Amino acid sequence: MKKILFLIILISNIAFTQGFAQTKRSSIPLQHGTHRLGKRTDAEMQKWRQYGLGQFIHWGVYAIAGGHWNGKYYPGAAEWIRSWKEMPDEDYDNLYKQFNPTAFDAKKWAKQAKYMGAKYMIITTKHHDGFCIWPSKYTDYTIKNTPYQKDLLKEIVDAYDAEGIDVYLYFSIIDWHQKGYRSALPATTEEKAGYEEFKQFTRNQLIELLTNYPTAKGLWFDGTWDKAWIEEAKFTDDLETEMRALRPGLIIGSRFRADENGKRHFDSNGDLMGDYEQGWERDLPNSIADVNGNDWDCVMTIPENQWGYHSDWRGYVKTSYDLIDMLVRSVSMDGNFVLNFGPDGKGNIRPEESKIAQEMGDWMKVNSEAIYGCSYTGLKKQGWGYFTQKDNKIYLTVFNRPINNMLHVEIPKGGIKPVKAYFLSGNKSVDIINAGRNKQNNSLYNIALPADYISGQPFVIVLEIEKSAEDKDIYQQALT
Ligand code: H76
Repeated sequence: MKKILFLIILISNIAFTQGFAQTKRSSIPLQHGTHRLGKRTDAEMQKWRQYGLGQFIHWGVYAIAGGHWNGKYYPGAAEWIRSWKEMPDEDYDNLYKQFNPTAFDAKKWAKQAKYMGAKYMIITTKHHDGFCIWPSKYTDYTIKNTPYQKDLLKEIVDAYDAEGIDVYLYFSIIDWHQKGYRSALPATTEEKAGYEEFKQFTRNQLIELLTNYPTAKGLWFDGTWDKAWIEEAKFTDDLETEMRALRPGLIIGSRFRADENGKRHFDSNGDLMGDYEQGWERDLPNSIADVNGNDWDCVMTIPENQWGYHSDWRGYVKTSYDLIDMLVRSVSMDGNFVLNFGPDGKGNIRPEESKIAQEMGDWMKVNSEAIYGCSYTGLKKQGWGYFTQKDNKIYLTVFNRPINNMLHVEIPKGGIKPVKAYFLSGNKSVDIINAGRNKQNNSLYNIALPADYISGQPFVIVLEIEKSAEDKDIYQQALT
């Protein structure tokens, strides 16, 4: 009887919770809010979740300027140089006539990305300047009219496809080259008509990209913070529907469109718009609470804020260990980590970036089991590093080795118990010391690192677990 009563309470609780969520969600009726509540469960999105590591590439005519013009240093992000007062629009808009990346070798890029361990890549098809690296038939401002002529995008897509790295297309809604483009709501009738043309142009280019590069798995939008774009909730909603119908399985983040109240990323009811949260740019969540159970990616630069090629990086430049830390941290909170590269005007990946790709690849060669297909464990974060998990294996990636060589692990009561621990590299086993329980009745363990073990790198301990029966032996609770 008691059991039945318990069940009834449990069921009504679930119903209540769901009912409550429902009430909350429908509290503001929206025509252009999210298309879906909860996570996608299809194979394409499952694959996206397993990537762990990605590569971003920013490449366009800004790479020719490389953050300098007329002998002056541009302190902003190199791909924004057209907006600098020292750079006349006319000079910039003629740069494409010199674009001839003779050193460009898509296969070399793709091989390097593969070595680094990237499972997907995002390529700038068009940045804010409007220059297209594919021969778009809707504008003359494309690769076709440069001395290079050939379709760069196709070369890149083919090369990465051949390496088994999924390609995503970055597309900027901001287009400084397009006549009808406006960042804010056009005032005059003429401007309004121009913006209507711009909307059609944008739609045409997107359909063109999806049609001509059918192996691309998704779109990565940028520049969608423009007031003019935000006010186009119906147009952008229809366009999203059209693109998804054209390419089932297409992946689009939360940075494409706004709802009718101008809400971006999350609609007016707080529900994620798009397939994953796309707001983590040069920034990582502090804890799992910050991601609200959503899928997300983090896009990161190696210097502070340079995406396109800037020949003179100033300020702090991240090391491969900084970046590996961010990678593991991302995966430990169910996110993907995407590292940006900015090749120069000739198509070379700069030596600093090649070195990082090499070092990350060296590390991944040994430790990628703790990355690919791994997810958040639910265990309390510890100071020595990060937990990730796949099936019955919990990976402990150690960045800050404790002075006492003890890796502290806290396991909630009645769920799982550790059975063995060993180094991912070399399989040498390590002792699991039972360290009693804490006030919350969670089981404490110390994984004892051998004092004579030396590593110049972050390293991984595997902790195998099995299901454990509910613990009846309740430890004396503290009375407070
Ligand atoms: C601001 C901005 C843009 N968003 C980043 C992903 C880079 O493309 C940067 O130029």
